[in-house]
Amino acid sequence: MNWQDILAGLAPNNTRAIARGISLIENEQEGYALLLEALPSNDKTLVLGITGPPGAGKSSLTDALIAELVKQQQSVAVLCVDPSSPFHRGALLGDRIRMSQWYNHPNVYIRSLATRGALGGLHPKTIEIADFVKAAGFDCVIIETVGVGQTELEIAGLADVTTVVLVPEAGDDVQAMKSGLMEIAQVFAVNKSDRPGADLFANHLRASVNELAAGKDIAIVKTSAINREGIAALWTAIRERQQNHTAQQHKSALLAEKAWQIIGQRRMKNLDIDRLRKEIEVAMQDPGFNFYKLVASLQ
Ligand SMILES: Nc1nc2c(ncn2[C@@H]2O[C@H](COP(=O)(O)OP(=O)(O)OP(=O)(O)O)[C@@H](O)[C@H]2O)c(=O)[nH]1
Ligand SMILES: [Mg+2]
Repeated sequence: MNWQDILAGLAPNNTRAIARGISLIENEQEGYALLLEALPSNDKTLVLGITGPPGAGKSSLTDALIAELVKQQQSVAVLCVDPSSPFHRGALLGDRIRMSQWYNHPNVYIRSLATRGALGGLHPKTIEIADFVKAAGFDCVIIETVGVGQTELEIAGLADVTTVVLVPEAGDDVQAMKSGLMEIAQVFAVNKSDRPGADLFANHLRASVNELAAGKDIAIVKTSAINREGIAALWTAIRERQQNHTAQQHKSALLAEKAWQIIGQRRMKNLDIDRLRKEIEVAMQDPGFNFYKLVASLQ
């Protein structure tokens, strides 16, 4: 299947064309750049980022959201990113199990994207793959990433709405990353609210939002993914934020973030750390070796 065939067949229920297109982009096979440049624009799809610390219940919540969307006869694609990071061993299997009932559903497409050794950070191709999947015309594209530092900012650049999943016992963690979280979250899901302390935690979070993000429209929704509680409220909060955030100004900021990421990746592509080391070893032989001159010559 060449890129033209992929493009011609692109639709939510054409699993084959979607899978083929993703591999084409992942492996930068012939025609991949042309495919990206030919993608139709699509304002209908909601790209939802779901992030948060390991084990907060992102996959379980995604599973519950899929059920909600399927109930509303909507189509949904899920990209699970970063399952191979060292923080995260075995999670791919976990995601498979948690979302397994959806694998053969005609309205649902699920795909895991492995990182290639990069610690944290998004899979280098996530932005392009997400745009490709979005062009297939799903009602919703969910991107699940583990929130380890930088990833959270990256996902905010990619998604129309970002949901940060926290759990009641996350007290100290949240303290440390609080202002960063306010930057990216439009919706907080306080998951595992079947556990003690959920109300207290949600109240503290509300106080932090009021203090650090006054005037920003951030929802806090208590959920229990395993008991399927709060899921409809979570979805409603997400939809409301989507409507707020398609404002032109926000859109251009998102696109700038996206362009920044892609240009960065493309520029870094030909840089190889081992080769750099060899060049430095050679340059160091020179008595007049100056590190900054060397760096300038490599740029
Ligand atoms: N009590 C309780 N447990 C939950 C809830 N949601 C998820 N869990 C459990 O928390 C564990 C982690 O859930 P996942 O959905 O895999 O969490 P995750 O954030 O996707 O994890 P990673 O992708 O590994 O970072 C599992 O054992 C779930 O059964 C909830 O609402 N209440
Ligand atoms: Mg997960």
